[in-house]
Amino acid sequence: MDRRHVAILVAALALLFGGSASAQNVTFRFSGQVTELFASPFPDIAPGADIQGCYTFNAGTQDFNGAPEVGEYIHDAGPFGMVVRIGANAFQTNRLLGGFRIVTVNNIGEPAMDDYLVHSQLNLMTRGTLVGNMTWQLDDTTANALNNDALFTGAPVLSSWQAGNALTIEGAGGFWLVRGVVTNVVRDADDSCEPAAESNGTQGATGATGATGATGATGATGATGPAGAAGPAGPAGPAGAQGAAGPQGPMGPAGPRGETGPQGPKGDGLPAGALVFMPAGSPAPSGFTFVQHVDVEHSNSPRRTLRLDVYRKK
Ligand SMILES: [Ca+2]
Ligand SMILES: [Ca+2]
Repeated sequence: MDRRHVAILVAALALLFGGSASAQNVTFRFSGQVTELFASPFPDIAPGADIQGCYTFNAGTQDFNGAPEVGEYIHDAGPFGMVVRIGANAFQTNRLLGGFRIVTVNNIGEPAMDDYLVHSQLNLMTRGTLVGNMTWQLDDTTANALNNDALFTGAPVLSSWQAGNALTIEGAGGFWLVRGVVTNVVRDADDSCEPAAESNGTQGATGATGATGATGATGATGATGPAGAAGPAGPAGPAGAQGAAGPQGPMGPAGPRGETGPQGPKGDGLPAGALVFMPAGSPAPSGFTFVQHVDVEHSNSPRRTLRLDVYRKK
């Protein structure tokens, strides 16, 4: 039985038996150690291994045994039964089938004994292995542990059962056996012995992969990275505006001699060195150089003087 089926079982039991009867449910929780094995099919169980367990019964269950010194309290299907855990293994009552019972014996035998028996006879498989009976039996050869055949609701006082204390798990048909001793037992605060989900049958195949989840929120912006390498040169830009006029350059070399010009106007016919007289104050004639002023007497009565400027031809 896998986890899902166990969950369905628990839910079904809660619906069926969640009524007023649950108020009388009593759970004892116990621990102990494995003491011996016989042909055990569980390689991880060895003497000394820890045992953890619990069982639930109903304090209002009727005594099915008419003998006054024997009580037999048989439980129907429901939350009643036993769970024993040893390492990774869980042994437990099949709570759908019922049949879980507790037996009390008071002052029976010669010499008289008291006995207390918790018996789960219909159990689930453990790791694919059929489990027969699970029992926890206490014996008291002083016959002082019990005073009657009633189903008591206080946890058993282990020191009162000095003659026997055996928790036994048997394979179907008795082909194997795991036995231990209970060293501590208390009443569970919640009076609840939860079914074990582990170790019941072989493990199923791995389920299919679930759907991909939704995309998560965007993370925070990271730090600025280092500057990259310089890129290639871009294309040439458009021509700029014309600049201002530069300063005047130096004078160039003399040009070639020019052609002979046309014949000039007729000259004055005077040779170089010839002297000419001009009335004083006249403009200097072209091509002549001033020499001196000359005063000339040109009338006696009245006496008059004519001033002349003398020029020499160059
Ligand atoms: Ca009885
Ligand atoms: Ca007794």
